[in-house]
Amino acid sequence: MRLLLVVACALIDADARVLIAQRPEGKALAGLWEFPGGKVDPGERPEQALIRELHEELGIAVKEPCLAPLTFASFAYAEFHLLMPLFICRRWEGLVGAREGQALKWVFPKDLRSYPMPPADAPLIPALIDLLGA
Ligand code: 9L3
Ligand code: MG
Repeated sequence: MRLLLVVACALIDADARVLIAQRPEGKALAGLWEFPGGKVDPGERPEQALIRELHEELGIAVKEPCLAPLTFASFAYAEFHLLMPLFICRRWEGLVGAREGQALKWVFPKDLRSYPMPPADAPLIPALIDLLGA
């Protein structure tokens, strides 16, 4: 089966909340809440891809040393197998804004379960609760 490498990020604010974004209409899994990120392009390193995606989607500038790997998701869709490292980031430049019209929410890790997520994202929640407490 084809392997698809996607990178995602838990941006963490000063109150230990995590940013989630709602996938817009017209995209796969529309309406579900995800950790921002996207596909790694050919020739790109995962960290570079994530920095590019965070800039495109949220308008922020992240420096590579501010990205730390936390855990990863592995999920078999019918068409491809998704492998998705989740990074955490507590420092960035610029204000987080929805550059692609997506809804954004800052959520305490214990409240993430209230938001329907893609099947790859939901299993990542316990690692964030371990990291941040509630
Ligand atoms: N995906 C799942 N969870 C995420 C992200 C960023 C992406 N946190 C899945 C949705 C798509 C695939 O990865 O099936 C590619 O994502 P996109 O390029 O459509 O955003
Ligand atoms: Mg994306």
